Parts: sequence; C-alpha cells; structure tokens
Amino acid sequence: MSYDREMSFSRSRAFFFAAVALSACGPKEKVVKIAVAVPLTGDMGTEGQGIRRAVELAVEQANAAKRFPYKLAAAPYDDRADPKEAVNVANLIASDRQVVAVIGPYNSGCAIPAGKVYARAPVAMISPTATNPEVTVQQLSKDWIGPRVVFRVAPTDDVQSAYAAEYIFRRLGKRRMAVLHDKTPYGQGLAEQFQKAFGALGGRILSVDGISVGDKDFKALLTRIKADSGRPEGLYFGGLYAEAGLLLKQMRELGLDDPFVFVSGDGAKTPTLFDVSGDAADGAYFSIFGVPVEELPGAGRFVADYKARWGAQSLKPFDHFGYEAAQIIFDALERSGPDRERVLAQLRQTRHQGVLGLTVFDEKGDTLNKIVSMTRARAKDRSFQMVR
Ligand code: ABU
Repeated sequence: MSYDREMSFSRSRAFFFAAVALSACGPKEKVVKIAVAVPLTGDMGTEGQGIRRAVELAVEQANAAKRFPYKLAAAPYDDRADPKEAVNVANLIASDRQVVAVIGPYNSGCAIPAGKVYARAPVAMISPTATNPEVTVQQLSKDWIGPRVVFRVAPTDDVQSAYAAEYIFRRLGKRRMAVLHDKTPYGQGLAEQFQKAFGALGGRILSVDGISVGDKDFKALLTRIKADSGRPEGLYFGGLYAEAGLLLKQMRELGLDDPFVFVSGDGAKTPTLFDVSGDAADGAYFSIFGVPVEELPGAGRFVADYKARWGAQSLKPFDHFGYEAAQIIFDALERSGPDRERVLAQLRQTRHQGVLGLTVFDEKGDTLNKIVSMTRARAKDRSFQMVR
C-alpha cells in the first residue's frame, strides 16, 4: 500500500472512530503518544516508512491486547534526513505533552542535534539506526544541557567498521584499500573508524576522499582510484545507498570489477540500492549491525505479523529495530505510567528480551548487544546473503 493510500485509509479509520466516540458521548479516552521522527520522504523515506509501519504495528498490537489503561498512538514526523528539520521536528515533539518517548531519528546527523532538544525537554529518544558514537557520547560532556535521554538499539560504527576491516583483511585477504565517504557524521565516522582498524591490522589506506550526498558523477574520482600506483584492491565507502548504488554502477562501467571489492556499511544495505545500481551491486559487501531479520530466532512472529499487516514486500532492513524500540518503551511505560520523566528513569533499567535478543543499555544509552555481521549483495533476487 502506498504511503498516501495508507494515510487516507488511516484518516478514514480515524474519522470513523471519532464519529463513534462522539455518538457515544462518553468520556474522552486518554491518549498517550510515541513519536516516530524519521525520514518519511526523500531518498531515505523508504527506510523511515518501514520503521513507522513497524512502530504502528507495535502500537496496534498493544491497543488490541488492552495492554494499557489508555490508548497508545504512534505520531509520525518527517525529518527528511535533514539535521535542521530534525531539530524543528524535535521542538514540535517536545512541546506535545501527550508524547512520552520518541523513536528516531534514523540518521546520525539528525540524532546528534535532535538529542540536545530532547534533553532540554526532557523526553527520552531511542534511535533504531543512528550509529555514530557521538549520538550518545555527547551526553557525557560536562556541557550537556539536561539529563541523559538518548538510547539506541543498534551497535556503534566503531564496532561495525572494525569488523569490516577484519573481514577485508583476514577473510578477503586484501591489504590495500581506497576509502571514500559522504562527509556526514555517519559516513565520515564509519570511514575514519575503518581506516584506523584496517591500519592497525597492517593494511594500507591508499587514498581518502569525500563526496557530497546528492552527487551523481563519480567517474573522475573512480578513474583516479583505478590509476593509483599503489594498486588498490578495493573501495571502502562510508555513506548511504543512493551514492553507493551510483558508485557501484560507475565502478563496473570503468572495469573496477572482481577481484576489486566494494565494501560499505549498514546505511547502504537496502533492497532500494538495486533500484540505483541494477546488477552492478552484485557481489558487493555490506556490514550490518545485528543479523538479517530472517536469521533472528526471536523475530519470526514479528515478520509474519508485519507482512500480514503491511504486505510481504514492505519489510525494510531496520523495521525490527523500530519495533524493538517500541517494545522497550512499552515495558518502561508498564513500570512507570505515562509520565516522561518516569519513562526515562525506567528506560535506564531496561532488560528486554525481544526480537533482537537481550537489550540492556550501558551508562551512555548504548545497547550491550553488539552483534555485527557481513552480507553480500545478490542482484538476481535483490537480496543480501549473510557471509561468514
Ligand atoms: N546507521 C545507518 C545510517 C544511519 C546513520 O547512522 O546515519
């Protein structure tokens, strides 16, 4: 179902329920909101929409089970993956007293400034996906402007890129790499952590270049990498799928093909990549946090419910992280009641066994569940196969 159709369906449903409530003339039901602040439009909109659907599913299930003595509502906000808009959205959310916690932002570049707004409120946020260490580490600064409110259910980029460096060096046997990043907190951070880890293993980084999100033509840059006298054996890219897809396409056109490897991170690993790259993504490597949802022993029920609710094709790579963030908030709500500060205090005590396994937060708000894995793109069915 398209977003517009979903929204129109939801609006008709809301209208129907409002009419029923009015005709009943009963007391107004208390509504408690979980805000979902992610990109809902633009290049990252497909990923954000998946997370929104996952949170809405969790909310619908909790309401259907009458888990709380009030009605829960998911309140979606579109930050467009833009740090300025993420701050605007955070201010709107902070001023809505019905909101007891926030799921999001998706992007590290949004989560870093938005976290400051939520700290001032204060209202807790759990990011399902923002992986730059600074997202939570900033809360330990002596200049931090409120309580520590930021949590995340994904392990950080230093863990992910150290794993990728090991994989490239030991499993793929590569010793000389070129590095490219998109100059965002996520992409640049991932690339810098990779350089450190690959260098520590004895690998050589031959070049490091920055591109900009939205760039389309990488031929000159790739030609220079190809001609490098150090003979790079692969390209490590810190960035998102739109640029990764174009890089792959243009790399193949220039003959940068097997055994030359392309390796990137979780932000580029989405079936939407194939819309940009076509078959050129085949064989490329992508580290991810956690393991693919199909491999998670505790996620079968979620996958079945999600597909039944939203359609078999609508499941996106980070949806189970959004669903888990919602379940963690529900656990806290059960112990605290619908009060922002008490929810925050209870989130710090989280010990949640769910689709991701066990989630416990450290003093920064980072999950202690630090599993990362490597996947390889398979163009014929637009899938990513886990590789060992
Ligand atoms: N970690 C995936 C991409 C989102 C971000 O951290 O910016």
